Amino acid sequence: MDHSFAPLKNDLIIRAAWGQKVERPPIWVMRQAGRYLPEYHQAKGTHDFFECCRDPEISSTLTLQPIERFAGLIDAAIIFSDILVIPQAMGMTVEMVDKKGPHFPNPLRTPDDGQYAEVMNRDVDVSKELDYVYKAITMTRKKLDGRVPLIGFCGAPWTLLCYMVEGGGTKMFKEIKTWIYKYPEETKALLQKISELCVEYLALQVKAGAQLVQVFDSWAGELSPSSFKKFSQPYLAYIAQHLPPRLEEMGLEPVPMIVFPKGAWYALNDVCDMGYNVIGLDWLHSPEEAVKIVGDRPIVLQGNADPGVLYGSHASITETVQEMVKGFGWAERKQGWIVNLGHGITPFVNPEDLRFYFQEIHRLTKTEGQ
Ligand code: 1CP
Repeated sequence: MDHSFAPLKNDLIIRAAWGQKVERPPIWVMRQAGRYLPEYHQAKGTHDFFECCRDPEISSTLTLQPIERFAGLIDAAIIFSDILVIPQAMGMTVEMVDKKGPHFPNPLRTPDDGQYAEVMNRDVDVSKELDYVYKAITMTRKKLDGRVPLIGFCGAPWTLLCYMVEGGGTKMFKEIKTWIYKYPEETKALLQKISELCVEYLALQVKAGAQLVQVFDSWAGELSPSSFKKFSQPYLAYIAQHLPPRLEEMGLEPVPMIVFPKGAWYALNDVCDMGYNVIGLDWLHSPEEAVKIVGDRPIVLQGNADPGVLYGSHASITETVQEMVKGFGWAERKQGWIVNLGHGITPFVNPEDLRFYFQEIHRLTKTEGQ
């Protein structure tokens, strides 16, 4: 596929992510391409979820939907895919059950059940297995035609292992807690294997056209401060430390790296030193406190309104935006903040309320003369 792309007309998020002062804070939201959009259901039709991920034409159409609907209001697209494509590339079966979420018919059970050895010993080629993602990224870059940058992503090793062991979403985390507290060495070996795949996968996404990358550690908050240090942090750090040299080796320019360790508020100080440019905050953080913890380190914060505010009144949305603008010190700093929600948009949000959120950000961060 041809890899020459139109120059960016809007590079706000790239400049902000590198820590530069910018004219207004860039905006995007997690899960902006998804179930809350009526056009998503229409384009998806009766296709299976992973069928959509594997079809570059459908995946790029879905990626562009929020960019088209909210033209001029949002500053980045995120490729339509899922974090669970890595376990699939590792040979595991993952289904997406309508209205329920991901399901692994054969999750990993114990390190001696045979499947563990099979997964550990498998020579996984993410360039081949996930070729459809790179094709979708390249096609999306073409269709974006420079409107906004495209974000690539992967799941963090800890979060991916939770799904591989639990077999789907969970509230108890019984299986993965059994693993970390009963089989810590086997757990770490698998986390290391996943980390190496994440580096290669992200590098290949950049090669295909991704202009920023985000690592989603959605279940980081299920760990204690001490277990986060053992089972999440080293692997997140591994990715941040190995991706830039891998890109260089491939003759590619560096891209800003974002990490989203959801729920791990206690670890923010350490997360600042892992090598990422941007840290995604969930809504458990007070922006003032987070800015203080970052101090003078060159870290950009991303977030962090409670997505639940989008079920509320416009007055509540305005108040939340005002608090964020003040909390991130926007008027004084003009840097260090990318606007997002504290997690993905939930189903049943009215897209017009999300539009109002975007408009309020623009209104309340506008500089004189802009
Ligand atoms: O705009 C976008 O963000 C769309 C691309 C995208 C991304 C970045 C999707 C599509 N999934 C993801 C990441 C993802 N997938 C994460 C990390 C972000 C987060 O914490 O939400 C996680 C945990 C998953 C796993 C997953 N996939 C779940 C969560 C289940 C649970 O355990 O709570 C679910 C429900 C999915 C399905 C899914 N992925 C994406 C969409 C649009 C959907 C809904 C599918 C549908 O019902 O049609």
